[in-house]
Amino acid sequence: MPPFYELPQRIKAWAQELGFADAGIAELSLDADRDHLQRWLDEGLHGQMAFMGRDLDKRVHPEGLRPGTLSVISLRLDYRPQAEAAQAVLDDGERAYISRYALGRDYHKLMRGRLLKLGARLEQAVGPHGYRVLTDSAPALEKALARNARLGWIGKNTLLLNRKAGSWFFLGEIYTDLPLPANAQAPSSNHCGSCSACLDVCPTKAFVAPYRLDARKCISYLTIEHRGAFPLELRAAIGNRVFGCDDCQLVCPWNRYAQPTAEADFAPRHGLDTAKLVELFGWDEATWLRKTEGMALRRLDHARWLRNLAIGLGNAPRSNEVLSALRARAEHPDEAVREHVRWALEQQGAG
Ligand code: B12
Ligand code: SF4
Repeated sequence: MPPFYELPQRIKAWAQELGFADAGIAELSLDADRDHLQRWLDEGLHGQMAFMGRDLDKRVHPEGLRPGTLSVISLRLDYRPQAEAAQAVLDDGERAYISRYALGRDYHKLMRGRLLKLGARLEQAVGPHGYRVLTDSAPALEKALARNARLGWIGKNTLLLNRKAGSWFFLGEIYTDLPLPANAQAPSSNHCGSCSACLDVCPTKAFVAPYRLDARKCISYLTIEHRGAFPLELRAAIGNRVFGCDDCQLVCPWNRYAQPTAEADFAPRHGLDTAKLVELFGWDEATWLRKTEGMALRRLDHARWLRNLAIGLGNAPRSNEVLSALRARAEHPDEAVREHVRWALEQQGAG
C-alpha cells in the first residue's frame, strides 16, 4: 500500500487515466459558504428550487451527508463538445440553442460511472474503505469543495473557473472515510480582476452583483428548473435558448483556454446543435421520449419542452412555417403550453 501522503498524487494520476481533467483533496471547512448560501435562500433568489434549502447541514458538512467521511476528493471532467459554433446558433433566430452541456449523453451517468471506477481503483491500492460518489446528485456545495481542493476559483458568474481550462467542466466528488491529506497548495487566487463581461452579457440581467445570481431570472433556471409560466418581462430576452444558457461562459476570457472534451459520449446527438425550432416543436411525445433517452434534456417533460420552444418561436423571424407550427399546438392539453403559444402568436402579430 502506498504511504498516505503519496495518495493525492496517485489519485490525480489515476483520475487522469480515467479521463478526468484534474483531481484534488478538499479542505472540509465551508462555514463562510454556509452564510452566503443562507443569505441567498433568505432573499428567495433560489426561486422554486426548494431542494436548495433542505438538508442544509448535510450540504455544508460532508460528514453529515455521509457519516464517517474524513476526506472529499473533488474532480472535474471537461465537456465542451465539437459542435456548431454557439454564437452562430444564438444569432440565427430560426434555430434552437441547447446549452453545450446537454447536447450529448447525460453527464450524471457518465460521471457516476467514472467516479465508481476511481473508487474501485483506490480500493485496490488501500483496501476496503467506506465511500460514496456524487455529482449534482445529493446536497453538496460542489463548487466550494472544488475551490477548497485547489481546482480553481469561483468567478463573478458564480461558476468554478480554472486558468488552464475556463469553466466548461462538470464537478464530481468521492466522499471517503480515508484520512487523506488535504491539498497543501495555497488557495487558487481569483483571476476575474476588473472584468465584468459575464455580468454585462447576461440577457436577463440575472446577476444582482458580482458573485450573486438571482436564479429566478437566469435562463438556465427558467428553461430547466422552473414549472409553470415564464415572467412576461423576460420572454423576449430568452431569445432562442430552449434548454439552459451559456452566455456567461461564452464571453468569459478564461474559456479561451478550454479544451474540447475527449468524451465521444458528449458529442451532439440527433443534430441538436443545428436543429430548427420548428422541427423540434413538431416532435410528438413518443418522438421526444425516443430522442432524449439518456440525455439531460429529460430533466424536462414533453410539455415543458414545448413551452420553452414556444418562447423561441415567439422570438423567431416571422414566417408561415412558424405560424402554422404554433397554430398546430394552440389546443395543447397543457395550460402553460397553450398560454406560451398564445403569447408567441401575439409576438408574431397573429394573436
Ligand atoms: C442550483 C444550481 C444551479 C442554479 C443556480 C446557479 C447558482 N449560481 O447557484 C441554476 C439552475 C441557475 C444553475 C445554472 C447553471 N448550472 Co448549475 N448547479 C446548481 C447546483 C445544484 C447547486 C449550486 C449552489 O450551491 N448554489 C447556491 C448558491 C448560493 O451558490 P453561489 O451563488 O455560487 O454561492 C456559493 C459560492 O460562490 C460561495 N460564495 C459566493 N460569494 C461568496 C462570498 C464569500 C465572501 C464567500 C466566502 C463565499 C462566497 O458561497 C456559496 C456556497 O458555496 C450545482 C451542483 C451542486 N450540488 O453544487 C450545479 C452546478 C453549479 N451547475 C453547473 C452548471 C454547468 C450550470 C450551467 C452552466 C448549466 C447551463 N449551461 O445552463 C448554469 C450556469 C448558470 C450560472 N451562471 O451559475 C455545474 C458548474 C460547473 C462549474 N464549472 O462551476 C455544477 C457544479 C453541476 C456539476 N456537478 O457540474 N445551476
Ligand atoms: S446562464 Fe445565461 S441567464 Fe443565467 S446568469 Fe448566465 S448569462 Fe445570465
